[in-house]
Amino acid sequence: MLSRLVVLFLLTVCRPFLLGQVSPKTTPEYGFAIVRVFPHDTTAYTQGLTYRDGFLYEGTGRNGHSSLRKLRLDTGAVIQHVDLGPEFFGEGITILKDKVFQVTWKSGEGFVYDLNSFHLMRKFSYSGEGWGLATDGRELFLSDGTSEIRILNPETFQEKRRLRIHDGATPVDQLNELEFVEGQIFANLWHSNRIARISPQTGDVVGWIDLTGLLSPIYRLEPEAVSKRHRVRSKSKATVCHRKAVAKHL
Ligand SMILES: [Ca+2]
Repeated sequence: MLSRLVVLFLLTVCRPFLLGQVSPKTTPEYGFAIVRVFPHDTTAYTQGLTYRDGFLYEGTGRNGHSSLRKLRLDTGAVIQHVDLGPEFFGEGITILKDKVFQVTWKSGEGFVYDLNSFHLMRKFSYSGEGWGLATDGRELFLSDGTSEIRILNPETFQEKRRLRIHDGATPVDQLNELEFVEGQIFANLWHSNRIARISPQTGDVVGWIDLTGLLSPIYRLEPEAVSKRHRVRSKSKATVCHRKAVAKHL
């Protein structure tokens, strides 16, 4: 079965301002407009998604079904894949230079693949859980469901520092899959239709994107349905979102 991947343009909408409300919170909110829709395999339990040179790279989850896949964007066809062992629950992925990095949920183990061959080059370890992964082109940014994002050296995997994510004085947790977009970290919040736009310098949430309405009505009937936002094409300022319903895995 195929569902749909959608490409979005983000629309700046500062709701408190538009509604004329007086509020000390000034974090801007953004809406969206769908500009393209692509087919996607609904059996893939998407946990990580990124884009490089015309292809989507997808990390899927669930024990016994976890994989790394390369997809044709226009058809959704899987043209390359590697399966993880059944003991692993695949999570976020990112591409840095000619390598794909993938983390796992509770195993404390990640994988580094050759981008072209998907040959497993090495494994690495980290403490705690692995949820999302992104890169600024130099370092790896790892989320674990808390309000902190760890920054790792991509060669040694040593933790260099941590960002504490907050909107004003309020910590923001449930940070899930991550992407870098024009110098900001975009993080979707698990069990939410919202994406936080985060400063990688300070951890401040500098904007929110509300994807309410992206899911079709049939998916909105699912209590655990969420919009999983992933890959961003920064040149066009369009975001590819994944609007299949996903089951709770926590
Ligand atoms: Ca990612």
